[in-house]
Amino acid sequence: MSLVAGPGRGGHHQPALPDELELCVEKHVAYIKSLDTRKDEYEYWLTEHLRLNGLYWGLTALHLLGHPDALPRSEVIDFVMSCMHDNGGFSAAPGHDPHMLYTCSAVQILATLDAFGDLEAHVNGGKEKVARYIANLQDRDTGTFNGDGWGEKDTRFLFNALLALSLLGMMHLVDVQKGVEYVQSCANFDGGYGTGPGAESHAGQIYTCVGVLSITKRLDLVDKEKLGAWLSDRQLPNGGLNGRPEKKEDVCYSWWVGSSLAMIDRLHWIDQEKLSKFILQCQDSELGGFADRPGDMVDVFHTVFGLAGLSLMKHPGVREVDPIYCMPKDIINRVVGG
Ligand code: GRG
Ligand code: ZN
Repeated sequence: MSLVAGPGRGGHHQPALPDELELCVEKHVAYIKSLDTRKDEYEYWLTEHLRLNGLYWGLTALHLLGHPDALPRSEVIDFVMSCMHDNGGFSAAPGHDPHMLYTCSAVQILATLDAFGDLEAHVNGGKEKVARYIANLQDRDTGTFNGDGWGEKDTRFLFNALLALSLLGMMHLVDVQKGVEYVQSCANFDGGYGTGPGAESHAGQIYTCVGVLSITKRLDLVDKEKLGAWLSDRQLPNGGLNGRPEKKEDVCYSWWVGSSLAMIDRLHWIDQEKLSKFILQCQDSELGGFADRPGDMVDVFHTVFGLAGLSLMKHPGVREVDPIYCMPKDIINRVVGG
């Protein structure tokens, strides 16, 4: 099964803006389920490089909407396993190259479905094999991680690695202290973090760095006052959040900024009512899904991060999300403890 296409909806549909700001739960469930059945559409194939990420986004969105069984469990697991390589890594789709980004999504999907046993059934010692693929990508000098064998480094991969290893219960395979030191080396004077040392603060990268410090229980290293102020400055008069100064608002920053504020216990520093309204305005109230901004085309990426943002703010009808893992809170409690 090749599940869940990425952005787009054929280019013909004019998204319907919601009249009333109510969460269209059933429409969103139908939208996500439909992503797997539109294989004849151009964008489905255009987004093949995102497939395993897309499956994680779609599955997580369905869980947050209270429809955890809307996708067929065994087909999802079979698809995930069809993306596994002999070296323990996962690719976006069968036949592509393995990469940290997809390996992390695979582990998140398997954890969500309580399917580590299925992984072991498919590959003897599979859990450890996946963990060793991840651990081997650590740069032992700096503590950060490569995305694959090609050497690209980014704080995203350090976060992916620790997130996946903590779900697998195998953090001991890597030098955690060095990873923490690397995050510290990415800290900027404004309280934020970038893709690497000296790189400009960006809300997406802040999420990954604060995520690393949360998983490793080193949030004491964060300048919470400064970072909280920088993050809450991201809110624009229309209620939406941007990722950096002078940039446009975008629904996905409801997650990158919102979760970072939640991890440092400063979510109340933004106007949550205004942000919730902005997110709800980004729904397509006819065909389901969320766009980056009101009236734009929906996609599954903005759908999960819009819903996860609403969940952080305890919006009625949305299940609780874990602010570090972007997975349902009850699942994180089961897998890594409360
Ligand atoms: C488990 C949720 C989860 C994530 C895994 C891949 C990853 C770890 C995190 C990605 C963090 C990140 C860098 C998010 C930002 C994504 C984004 C909107 C990038 C665009 O940045 P700009 O600055 O766009 O080009 P704008 O238009 O905002 O200026
Ligand atoms: Zn976005």
